[in-house]
Amino acid sequence: MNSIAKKFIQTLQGQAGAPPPFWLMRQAGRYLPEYRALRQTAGSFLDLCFTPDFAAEVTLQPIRRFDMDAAILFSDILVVPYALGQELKFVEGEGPRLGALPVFSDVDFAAFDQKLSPVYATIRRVRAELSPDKTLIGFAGAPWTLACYMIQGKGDGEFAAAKKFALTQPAEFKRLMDRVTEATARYLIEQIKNGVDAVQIFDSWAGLLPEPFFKAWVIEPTRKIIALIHQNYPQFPIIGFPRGAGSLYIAYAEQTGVTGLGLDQIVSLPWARQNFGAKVCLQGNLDPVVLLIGGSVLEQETRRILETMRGTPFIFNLGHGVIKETPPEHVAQLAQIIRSF
Ligand code: 1CP
Repeated sequence: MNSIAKKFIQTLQGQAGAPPPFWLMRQAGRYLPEYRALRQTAGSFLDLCFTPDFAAEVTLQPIRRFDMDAAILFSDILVVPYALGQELKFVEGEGPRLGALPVFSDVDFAAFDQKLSPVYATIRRVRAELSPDKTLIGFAGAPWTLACYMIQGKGDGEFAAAKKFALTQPAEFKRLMDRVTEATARYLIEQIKNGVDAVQIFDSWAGLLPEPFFKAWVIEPTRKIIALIHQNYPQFPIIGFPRGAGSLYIAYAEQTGVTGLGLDQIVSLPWARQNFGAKVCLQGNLDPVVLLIGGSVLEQETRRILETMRGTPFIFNLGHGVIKETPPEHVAQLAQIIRSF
């Protein structure tokens, strides 16, 4: 990390300011024509992720257009299962497909690091090109969300088979979760070594779990990962995003050790501000559909969020990723509304 003050990091560490810093989940991606063009050149989605020149370029594309306060590393959460030895491909128009669950003994970290080395090269390249006042966010999937894909082999939004595996084969499930937890901590620490300024842990399917399982499979592994990172890098800023956690956002904020908390669009901001806004920096939570619509709805909703969070440390974001049909002009409109606040 360098010494030039980054508004984004200061906010995460508890300093309120206006206007708030902003970035968007999935800010690099298919809604941008320059992304679609580069994706064509790169070939497969995994080739794009694992070619540092391309991945660095895609990471920087939204910053050039919209001047966000933070860039997020371009990669995917599923590169971790891949580096653990599970087959992975992205089928055009359908999404990710993983092979059979590998039988883990201990993690072969030499092979793991080797497979992920292009990601670390991408980070070094982006950090060299990105202006020092901008934050580079690294990321990983949380163990529960990764386990969902690893067990089922693809996404279906429900993950009943993953839940069934967890509840009927508890010893195997624990072994899987322990390996993924260890690997994820290792992966994030390597990202930090290579130059990211903050990391976000995506638990996209946290909201599928009843309370006892949420505590065991969302809070506990996340707490372990954060403790391991903080052993090496005390106070390093970490944003957690347990999408759909509802009232369990409170326990997550109190027990995991996160610096910042990503809120999905269903969460009430006054409620979040009152219940855990003093403990962690809040981030969120414009409905991605509102960004897709644009116009006066976008203006009203953005202002509502900015007004509600005035005077408290806050990072403006969406409640989930940019929808691929979103016109880039709507992102420009959003950036303008935030900056003029
Ligand atoms: O064809 C294409 O171009 C691939 C589309 C795509 C993109 C642009 C995928 C496949 N992944 C990504 C990039 C990506 N994925 C980023 C890059 C940085 C950015 O935000 O700009 C990040 C952070 C992710 C994280 C990710 N991948 C999550 C967590 C966040 C979320 O959206 O909930 C999840 C669940 C995935 C899995 C995944 N990868 C890709 C798809 C289509 C999916 C979802 C699969 C499903 O459940 O249906």
